[in-house]
Amino acid sequence: MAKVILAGGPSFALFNPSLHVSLGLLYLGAALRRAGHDVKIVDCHKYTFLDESPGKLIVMRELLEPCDVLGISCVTPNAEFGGQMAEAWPAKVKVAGGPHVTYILEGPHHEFKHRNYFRGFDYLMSGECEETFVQFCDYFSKGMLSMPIPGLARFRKDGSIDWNPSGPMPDVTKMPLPAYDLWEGNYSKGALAVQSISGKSVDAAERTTGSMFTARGCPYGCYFCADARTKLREETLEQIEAEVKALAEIGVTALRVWDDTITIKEKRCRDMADIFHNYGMLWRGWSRVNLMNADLFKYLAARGCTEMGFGVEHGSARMLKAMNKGTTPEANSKGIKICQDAGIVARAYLLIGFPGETWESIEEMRLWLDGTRPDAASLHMFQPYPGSQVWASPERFGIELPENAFSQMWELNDDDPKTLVLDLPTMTKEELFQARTELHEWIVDNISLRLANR
Ligand code: B12
Ligand code: SF4
Repeated sequence: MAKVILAGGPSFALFNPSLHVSLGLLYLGAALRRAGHDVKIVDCHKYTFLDESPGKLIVMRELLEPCDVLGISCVTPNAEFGGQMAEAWPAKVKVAGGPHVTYILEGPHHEFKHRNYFRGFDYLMSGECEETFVQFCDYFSKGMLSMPIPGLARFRKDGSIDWNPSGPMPDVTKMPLPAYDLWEGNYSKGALAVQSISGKSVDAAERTTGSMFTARGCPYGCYFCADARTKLREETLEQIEAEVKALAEIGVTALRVWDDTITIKEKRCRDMADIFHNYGMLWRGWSRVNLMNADLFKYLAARGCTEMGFGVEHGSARMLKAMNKGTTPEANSKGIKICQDAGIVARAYLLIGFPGETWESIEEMRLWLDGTRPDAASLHMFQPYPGSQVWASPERFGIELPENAFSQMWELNDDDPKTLVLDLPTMTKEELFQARTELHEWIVDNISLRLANR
């Protein structure tokens, strides 16, 4: 048996970092516990804070609990801080995993497969690791860490990486339910909207909120997305019911369902809504405007669905095409209206700064917002995250990744134009930041302020 501590990388840019327990860690925690290991899933924000001077992570070493194996989950923006925290941790072996590690190891750019980008760690693991990380911890317990494991990467003396390619994805129908009870952070209140722009109020403020992920993978091919064109693998309704029950038992009464597209199979979506409703949950999910209809949304609304997020991305047909989104501005407007007519808060997620962006297309985005009036709009600056098509083949998009592309995606200073990775031929970084600021202010003035930033 190994004593294992799992944590996410510190992420200070999130509006409430402790709300965002990594579901990946909860799945890993459950698999490790089932295999007999002693596991804790800790809230990294209890042990770290951000110093005033830009970007300096302070780790409160005196609070860190020693362990055998430390596992840190990294997305690209928090990988650097994850490594700094690992460096300080009194663990015998330190392992990084998560989307960032997977996309770098499985990705095409060899220059980033180096210890310089993963300081603080002894090993890296790619892929979905419910089986392989358990194997790793089993081998650790037996003193056999030299054994080959799919997805495991070791550093050579010169800092380069020796990596066994990831193995097949685990069968999600055979997994234990996420170890919700192991999360040491709180399940916070206030993670669902309490009012729509039309003034309809929702009884969500005092509800404790948990997260779920019922299906992995997405068949669509958006060029900015790291999860594109991956096989859809669904948990069974029995598993989902067991998860909702487990969450209800720890006092959760509101759910954020993070599936890429919860409406991808209408019948399954209705069945899930029945389950959520039977346990008295209010909930929110993500949909696509080509995978919805008025009947379905009325059904969902009657079963506790209070909000739906849509990856609208843009108001310009040209930009949607450039992103390979497979939607049009008109279809997006229609989808938002169907959602609102059903009484569900419609959130539009928007992306500014994708290759091809111009002042004109940004004005088209504003006009789309003005004409459509979603209940909430979140505006994100495009970065070519590892895993996306833009990251893999920048030349196809008429751009180049600068040498320091990857380090600029660390979560340092979101308000500094220099942290924008790409130099677009169509707009300067300063222009893009100016356009974003103006559009953001317009959203705050015209779309519900309370909902604007989640
Ligand atoms: C929920 C979610 C969020 C939530 C919560 C994040 C969290 N703490 O989990 C919120 C809204 C906060 C969020 C924010 C962001 N997110 Co997000 N998010 C997701 C989403 C939709 C689901 C994640 C999930 O739960 N997956 C299910 C679990 C089972 O999978 P998993 O986490 O990958 O874990 C498995 C493996 O990775 C591995 N593993 C994970 N951790 C570890 C650790 C160790 C030690 C080991 C060995 C293995 C291992 O094993 C796990 C079990 O199979 C994914 C998309 C997706 N489909 O996965 C995007 C995704 C992870 N997000 C992404 C991005 C870009 C962001 C943002 C940067 C967006 C933005 N512009 O603000 C921010 C950054 C946040 C931050 N600094 O932490 C990208 C990451 C790309 C990348 N290169 O890193 C993804 C992949 C979206 C995409 N399709 O492009 N996100
Ligand atoms: S952005 Fe959404 S719809 Fe597009 S590929 Fe990613 S998960 Fe699928």
